[in-house]
Amino acid sequence: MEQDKKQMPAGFLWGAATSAYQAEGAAEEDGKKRSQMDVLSAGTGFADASVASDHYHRYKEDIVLMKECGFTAYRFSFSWSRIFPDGTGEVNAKGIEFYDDLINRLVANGIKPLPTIYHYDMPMALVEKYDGWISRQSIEDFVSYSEFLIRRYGDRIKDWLIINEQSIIVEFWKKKNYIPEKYRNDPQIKFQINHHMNIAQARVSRLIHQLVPDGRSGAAIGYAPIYGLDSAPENMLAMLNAEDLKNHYFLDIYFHGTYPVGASHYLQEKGMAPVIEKDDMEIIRSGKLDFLGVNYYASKCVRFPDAAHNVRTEAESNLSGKKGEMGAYETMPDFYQYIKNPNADTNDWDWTIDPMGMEYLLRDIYQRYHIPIMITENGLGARDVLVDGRVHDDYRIDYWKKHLRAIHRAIQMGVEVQGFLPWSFIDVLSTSNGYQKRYGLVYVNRDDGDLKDLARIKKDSFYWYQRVIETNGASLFDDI
Ligand code: BGP
Repeated sequence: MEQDKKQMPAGFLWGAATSAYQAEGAAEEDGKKRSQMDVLSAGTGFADASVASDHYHRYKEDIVLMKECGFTAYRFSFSWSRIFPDGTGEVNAKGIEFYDDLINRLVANGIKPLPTIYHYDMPMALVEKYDGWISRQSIEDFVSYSEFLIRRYGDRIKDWLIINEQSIIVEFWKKKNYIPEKYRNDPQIKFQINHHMNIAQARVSRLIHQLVPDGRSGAAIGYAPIYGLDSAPENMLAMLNAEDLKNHYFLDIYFHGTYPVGASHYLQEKGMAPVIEKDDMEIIRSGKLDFLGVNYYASKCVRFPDAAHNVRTEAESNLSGKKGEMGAYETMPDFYQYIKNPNADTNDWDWTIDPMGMEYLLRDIYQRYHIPIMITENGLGARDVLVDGRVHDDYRIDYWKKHLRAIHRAIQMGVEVQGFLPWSFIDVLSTSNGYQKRYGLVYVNRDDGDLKDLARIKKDSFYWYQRVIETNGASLFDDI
């Protein structure tokens, strides 16, 4: 009896995740044109997206590996500019052929395709035409692109993640969007982009409900539970402020169709609130989502900004991969200031390692919104080394084991968690750190400066995960 309890529920989805620009490569091949991420990833000093992990050419071999590991689901994203090279108009037959075959092979192998419609990669053509998401026209074009996908794949795909990590698109607005010079000093733009995405996502959610029998709409949110530095009243208030602006500002829209009042008033006071047109909120309310994908890596910590730090500061990543070299922590004046959590360990890029945060966020989100949840990303970025054809990533196994136990605990506490799709399946191009920072179950033999042979090599975590899947989670408890 006890054995049964220490497993994930029947039907729990097991798999892993990638995104198009980080995995596929072939950035300008077979009719695909550049996306903003192809442009933004170039000239950073790290690898760019032109070849990435060559998934576009090796997806068949990659699906064989998924099957060998026991996946029952795979999260990938569609590349908008592979399907519509100019963002609108002519469909690219070769692009469609690729996704047709990918999806059909997944289905034939008993692996549920879980797609993301948008993972940072606005077609460059639309950036050039009207500044991408900054223009309201992006809503129309995104809805048309999505409608095409829903009509084409709605018979094989029921669950749709529409937008990936809106919270991160706002936080790192100049890295996840191509922002023309004239807007770069105007932070209101990031909330305007977000508002356009909210309308677009709600309209696509409606289409899923209309066109896909039993279809479910979702989003993958980049989510960090936010802790106050201590029990000083001002730090507890900072925690509430940050929860409101960084978390509820997105999830209240998805599941209640409203912006939280505190965060909205704060943005008004600071001149950063989005322009909301007459019917916008009604559209948003009419397209609520059915489930949530949670991308969880790290929790965050805040204090109330002291006088010396009470100026708006934007987050910057750690580019060196040396602990303590985080570029900058975000501050919103009179509201909150992010700081390093003095009570938690981090990885080499200063991302907190906090498995308990997984139980915390699952219970918190479920209690607030009562929606089914899937973990759509979770993982540990590390400098893996290949030694004699093996990668001994015991640190990653330890990370996932603890996070999975926390998920199991949350399920025992009543939370509806339907699957685990960690980041990442194969090593992919990191959004900030090229191939120096890897996440995969499968090593890809290349580095930033040298493409080598791009061979796939199963890491120790691959074999460990295979056993976890085989036992539906029971092996997580073998050693306790
Ligand atoms: C999430 C993204 C992914 C992925 C991951 C790791 O924000 O959805 O695309 O890259 O974070 O981040 P990074 O590559 O910066 O280490």
